[in-house]
Amino acid sequence: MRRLGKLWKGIAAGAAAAVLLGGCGRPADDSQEKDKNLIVVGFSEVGAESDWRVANTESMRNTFVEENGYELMFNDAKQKQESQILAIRNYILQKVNYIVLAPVIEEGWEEVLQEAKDAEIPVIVVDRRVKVEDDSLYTAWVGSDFRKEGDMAVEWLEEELEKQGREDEEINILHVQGTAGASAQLGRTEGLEAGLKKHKNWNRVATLQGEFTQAKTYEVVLDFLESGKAADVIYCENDNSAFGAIQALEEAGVSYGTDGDVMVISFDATRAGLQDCLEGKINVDVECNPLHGPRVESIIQKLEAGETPEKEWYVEETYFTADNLSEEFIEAREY
Ligand code: GYE
Repeated sequence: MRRLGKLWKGIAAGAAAAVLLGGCGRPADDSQEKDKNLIVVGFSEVGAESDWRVANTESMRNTFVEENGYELMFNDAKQKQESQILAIRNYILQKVNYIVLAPVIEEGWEEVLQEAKDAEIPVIVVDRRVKVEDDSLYTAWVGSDFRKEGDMAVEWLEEELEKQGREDEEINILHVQGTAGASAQLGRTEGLEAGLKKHKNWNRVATLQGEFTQAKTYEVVLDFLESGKAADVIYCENDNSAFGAIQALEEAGVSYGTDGDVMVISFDATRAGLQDCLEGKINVDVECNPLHGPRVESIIQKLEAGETPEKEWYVEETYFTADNLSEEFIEAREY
């Protein structure tokens, strides 16, 4: 495996050239070599579609720095799986020490992960998951339990409707899905669908594709509202989607949030999401923690020490409403 930092590679090349020229290459200075013994990590990131994603990228960039002994190669796939596959192939060619993959969707990874395995490069999957028959194609995964997040949102809605004495009323739910086929979409959708199955008086009035972005959600929700349709609840699968829904509700003149007609459910609990929650614009925000840099690093450190990391690592999460939030809490939050 390659263990040469940029500077050291330069020195090595210089020494080789000196030998070729018949000169006398300076013998390697051990301490210098050790200093520059960087672990090379190739990270393929989904994109920059949301506040969550930006925080995730930052966490990775801040962790895999030279002071910590790393060289980070970074690729933003702009939500395209083909770009991720290209990036991984490039990392394999470059003989990085570790590949870290935040996969945009779950399916379609077998071939390229097999290539990484053949090249003996460990792959650590982060955030969303990959669906492969042979789980030896990746070394470890760390991320959230998206189904559990969906269940938390549903539990909150059950309790809220009971509090309002509406548990037997017909409840119309507008479902705004995230990127189709992404674990965060699949799990959160499953949670809602289990709730719909359990409560015969809950109806899904429509499923719209919000793609986890504010712009797309704004567009599809505004269309929905302008066609004269209504809902009691909007189930948005991330904060940026909730921001788009709120923008559309505002524009259509529909009241929402804790004091309005439409309850807004969201996921991520980023600072901007929690601020909306504190202000009563979002009724509930289920937490999804993006600070995976240190977690991925601890997996790499285990591997470096010859240990076997846990195959799957779920991050503990909770949910927030205006009742358990404060300005100080939101300000102190890292993302
Ligand atoms: O909820 C969303 C982002 O995969 C958990 O992706 C992540 C999701 C997150 O775009 O904001």
